Amino acid sequence: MRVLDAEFVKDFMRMAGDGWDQGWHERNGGNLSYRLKPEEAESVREELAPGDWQEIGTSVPGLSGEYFLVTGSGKYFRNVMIKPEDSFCIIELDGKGENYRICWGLINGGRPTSELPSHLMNHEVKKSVTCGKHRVIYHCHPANTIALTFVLPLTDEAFTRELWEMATECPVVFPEGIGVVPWRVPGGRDIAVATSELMKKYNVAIWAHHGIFCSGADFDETFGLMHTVEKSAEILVKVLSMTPRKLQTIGPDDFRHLAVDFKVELPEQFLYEKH
Ligand code: 2HA
Ligand code: ZN
Repeated sequence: MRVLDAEFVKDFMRMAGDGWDQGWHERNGGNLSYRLKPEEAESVREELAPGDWQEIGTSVPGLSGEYFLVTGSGKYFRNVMIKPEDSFCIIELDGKGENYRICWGLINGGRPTSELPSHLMNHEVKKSVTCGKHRVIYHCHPANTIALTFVLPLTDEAFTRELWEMATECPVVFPEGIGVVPWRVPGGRDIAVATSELMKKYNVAIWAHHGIFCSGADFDETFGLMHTVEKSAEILVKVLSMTPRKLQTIGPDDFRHLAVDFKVELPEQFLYEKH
């Protein structure tokens, strides 16, 4: 099968287009990666032409031999649908999880996303803690969530609780909460280690003054999670723009009742009393 005819590639492109439509990908902002199922890699094998091995910049032995779809460094989400062969690639990892090679795409040159270490370290953690279920890692720059990183304390507790309160569906969509990484230089191993540490517990990590990383089993679930977090952040921005003080909200006991009815576990860490 041709790469561009494969269902998982079409879904990857549609998600990139949806992210662009949301306004989360100014210029070359953001990046997306997908860990292929063995049968998916097999289905497009005729078109794979491996290049030279290159260093990843970190070590992900838990992903040795895996194939990934990844957006390209410096490439624009705007162009993923229009110029797919120029905008993303399929890479293969070596037996040690230390090197990758491009097998398809980026026909005009270039490398996988500058955030490849973060993507792969998140994939390694998620593959392990979800027993292989999670396959998508998504990074974007949604304005409302970023705005909140200037006014909320940069703690998991503050972001989880404030976003849970803004929409009843939130504690059901991300019951495990949200992690926060303080401002760091992007692109390197440092921020990758901090993010993947949070991904052991959470499916969402906010990068202060930068954006969000999300993880999920498939494209719909991962995009939906990002969309839910950012929608909730938008409501909080609106509320805070009207008044510093809410007149009423969803309280700790309300969340405890919701947890019972919706059969989710909401960690008590996030159900603190406010003063
Ligand atoms: O430009 O978003 O974090 C890609 C990025 C880097
Ligand atoms: Zn970014």
